[in-house]
Amino acid sequence: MLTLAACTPGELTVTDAWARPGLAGNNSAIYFVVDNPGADDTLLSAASDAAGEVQMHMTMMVGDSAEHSMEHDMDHSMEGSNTGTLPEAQVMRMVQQENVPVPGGEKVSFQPGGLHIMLLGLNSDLAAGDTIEVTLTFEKVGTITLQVPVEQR
Ligand SMILES: [Cu+2]
Repeated sequence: MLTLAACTPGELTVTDAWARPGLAGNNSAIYFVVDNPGADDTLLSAASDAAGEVQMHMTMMVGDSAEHSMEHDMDHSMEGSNTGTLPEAQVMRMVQQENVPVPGGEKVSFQPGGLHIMLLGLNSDLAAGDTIEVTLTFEKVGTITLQVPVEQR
């Protein structure tokens, strides 16, 4: 495992990480901001012992007229439990991402309604105040392990 020195100028950082509460066996999602002042990089994968499977997802609003051919069939539940009511003929779809580019000099936000790390099949209940460990693997800077607080936002 690669250990990164904290606070080195110009290095990729991951900040403002949080995870949704969820019940064992259900799904949850993790959000954060990647700040990459250095060279172009790519998030290759995410891993956590908190869930049976961890995937990188992009949530998209899909209208009736939208192309459906590019979508995977996702039959699991929405990224969060508080899905709310959506306008008719608009559906939120989550599309699995093979990787997520993080261009140099840019910030990439993982946030509700967009990019997120999906936890499929929680191994135990996640309640506000809990912390889960998540490891992100980037192509250039290697692995970054986060202690992610569970928060009700
Ligand atoms: Cu998802």
